[in-house]
Amino acid sequence: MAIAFVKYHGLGNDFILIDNRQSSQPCLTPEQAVIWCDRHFGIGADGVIFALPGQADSGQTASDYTMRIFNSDGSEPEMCGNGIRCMARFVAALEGESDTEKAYRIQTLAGMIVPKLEAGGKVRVDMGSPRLLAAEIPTTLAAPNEKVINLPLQAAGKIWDVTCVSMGNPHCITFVEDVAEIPLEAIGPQFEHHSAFPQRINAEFIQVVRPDYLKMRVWERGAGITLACGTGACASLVAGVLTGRCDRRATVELPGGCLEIEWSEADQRISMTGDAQQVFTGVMSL
Ligand code: ZDP
Repeated sequence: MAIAFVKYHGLGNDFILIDNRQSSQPCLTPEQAVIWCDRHFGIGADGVIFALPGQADSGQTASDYTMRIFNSDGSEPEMCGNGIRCMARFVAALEGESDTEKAYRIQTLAGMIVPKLEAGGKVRVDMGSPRLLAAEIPTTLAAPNEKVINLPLQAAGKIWDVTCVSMGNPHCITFVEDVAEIPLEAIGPQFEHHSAFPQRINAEFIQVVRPDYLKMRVWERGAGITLACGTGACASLVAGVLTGRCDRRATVELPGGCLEIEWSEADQRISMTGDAQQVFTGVMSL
């Protein structure tokens, strides 16, 4: 059996996109996704994204599509910020959509997310509201109904001041003087698998260059070092606002490029704007 795919990236965070509109179950198993993502034995990607049918319903839950994603280790995250921008471009191409302002309602395990195409290849995404309670992250760093803001975490032989934010998926943010100096390869796994994070964690290290400009490096749960993380950039801006370090609107510079993030005071929702690019198409046999 052969399956067609399209390779996309959002700031170098790269994904294999599959047209899965004919079934409500992903056409690959997590084990197959691991092989497809392998950069030597497969296609190579940080994850596989399935464009599944939406829910035809006229109420709040009506959606155009459902997104499921497997990380390169086969685990399934609730959401993926860079991936959903790629997904918006992918489904627009599938539909032959020529409206450059088209918005899609996409059901994810983190709820309804709404990406909107913009001229010039960018996609603006309504990412919903961050969740901050320890039970919602989840983490044991504070009591279940308390927030984790600037609390100590012992990892890799050091005490770090961390702030935790859920964008549907879990993030632990640490502000540092110089992101270039963080030995991410060594400490990333110690954050990801720390006993304080029962669902593991995405770990972001942030340097505040100016209140409206953050530099970020990320160790992703289930994928390791990646060039960008959209949910992580949103979570980091929230952590910066909560700790009085940055504005509600800022540019986040990742190794793969920049995202514009804004946390609305009025409705507490976050908007993320950035690129999504098609790289190549292919057919893979199972
Ligand atoms: O939560 C997780 O397990 C992440 N690895 C999911 C992927 C997040 C992503 N990098 C993003 O842009 O939000 C794709």
